[in-house]
Amino acid sequence: MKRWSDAPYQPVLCNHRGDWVTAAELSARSRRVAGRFAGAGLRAGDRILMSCPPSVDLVVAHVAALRLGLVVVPVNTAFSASELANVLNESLAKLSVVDDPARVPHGPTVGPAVELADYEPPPLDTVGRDDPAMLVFTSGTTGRPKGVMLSHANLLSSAEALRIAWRWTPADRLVLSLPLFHMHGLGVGVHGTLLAGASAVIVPRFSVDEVLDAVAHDQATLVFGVPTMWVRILESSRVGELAGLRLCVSGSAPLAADVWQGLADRGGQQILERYGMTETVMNVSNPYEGERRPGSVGLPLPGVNVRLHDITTDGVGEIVLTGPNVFTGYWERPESNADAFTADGWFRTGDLGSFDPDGYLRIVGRCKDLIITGGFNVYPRDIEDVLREHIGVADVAVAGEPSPEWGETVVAYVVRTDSAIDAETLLGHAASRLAGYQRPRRIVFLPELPRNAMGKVVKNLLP
Ligand code: MLC
Ligand code: AMP
Repeated sequence: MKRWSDAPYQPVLCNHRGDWVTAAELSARSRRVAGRFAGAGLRAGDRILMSCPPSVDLVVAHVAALRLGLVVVPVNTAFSASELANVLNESLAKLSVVDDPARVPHGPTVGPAVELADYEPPPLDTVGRDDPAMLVFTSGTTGRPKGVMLSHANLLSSAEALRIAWRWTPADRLVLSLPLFHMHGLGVGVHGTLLAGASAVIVPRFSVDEVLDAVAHDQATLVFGVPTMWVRILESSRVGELAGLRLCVSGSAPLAADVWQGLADRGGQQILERYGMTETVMNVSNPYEGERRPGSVGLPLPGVNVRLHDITTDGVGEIVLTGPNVFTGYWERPESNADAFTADGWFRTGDLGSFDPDGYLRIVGRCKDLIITGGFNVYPRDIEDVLREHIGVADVAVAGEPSPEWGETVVAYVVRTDSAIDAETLLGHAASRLAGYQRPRRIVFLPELPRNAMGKVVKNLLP
């Protein structure tokens, strides 16, 4: 905030049409929107749901909410009405900022430009470091979603660690084509840009051409993406246009070593891979100076402590963490909080890792039941529950299958009640209830599922 008044004419945000917003304008616009939220009856501590495609207006609304002390509840724009209803019911959000009011099952809505009556806001920027800033829900198509509570201190410490580690300065310009409802787009892209006093060009929907056009047109220095985006850029004849960037970062899912090498050879960029999580924002990163090691996520970020828990003989253990970035607990879920931390207070990531002799961390697997496809999380249980609703499904297990483009894709293994039930019928059923990224890409019929003595499906025995 201080940096905005230090350099009021510095451009901060721009949409893909090239309309720049300066620091002074961001300050004034977010103040006006904060006033509108206050006029609508929202007070510090109230939750506000936000689910819109990336835009400058959305960032202004996000900043306005944080300045007023509201708790932002970001929601995937691909969520169905029932998923949105789950999040609304859990968070008790007082207002939803959405692209399409028809998506919201109940409660007041407003568009990202927040077209409400103007109102004089109370004093802004008065929240404390430990006050909640965001409540981010994970999972939840069918079960009760778990809300991750992040304080202002969590978000600030992570953005500051990235500013230091990646040498982020006011001279940097980021091309930001990530969705603004996850930590990658928001916690890294938006918060990092604002904390560094830098600038960002917002591309509403990722495409290789839109990103590379923005890089060229706006003299960008930074591009951040999930591995699927890097794979698509590598496949493009324009990959060489990366060469002039100061830094390219990959995260949210593993970047394959051959993709890393291809981008180094043909794009002239040694991609910097880092590791983060909703519960902890950013944890570990390859160094800016020094070796960026393909297949490794690097070294702990400033302030973050990492160790392995329950190490097996081959040196693999669950990655556990402490640091100012680690969240304060799940929203109204004491039972989940107990499982989420070790007895001595380290956060259990559910990721399996090993350390190279010189301290570089490798993520070698997961002990949580999770598929990551194109950087989006899919919880197999959610998809199994939806398929199980179909009368033709006697038993079902959902797992990830390796994919060069998506990292993993969703596959459903089904025991059917009737051999006349075909894959198309079940895919149609899934499509009517699930977001695009959650839908199984393939159905495999089996006579029975492999189960252990406890009756639990042994997923690594699925074909
Ligand atoms: C879209 N589809 C996906 C998908 N995204 N399927 C599987 N996985 C995904 N991630 C579906 C569409 O619904 C569509 O289905 C079909 O794939 C083709 O769509 P597309 O046009 O090719 O996809 P596109 O819209 O280009 O999306 C690809 C993408 C997007 C990579 C741009 O997935 C994306 O923005 N991913 C970023 C996710 C992210 O920000 N994660 C950060 C999490 S934070 P149909 O059936 O309609 O044809 C986190 C912490 C950390 O993890 O460390 O950062
Ligand atoms: P989310 O809950 O959406 O924040 O997703 C966090 C998960 O993404 C982590 O627990 C990891 O499993 C995964 N992840 C993030 N970054 C990486 C990475 N660089 N390599 C492998 N997995 C990653």
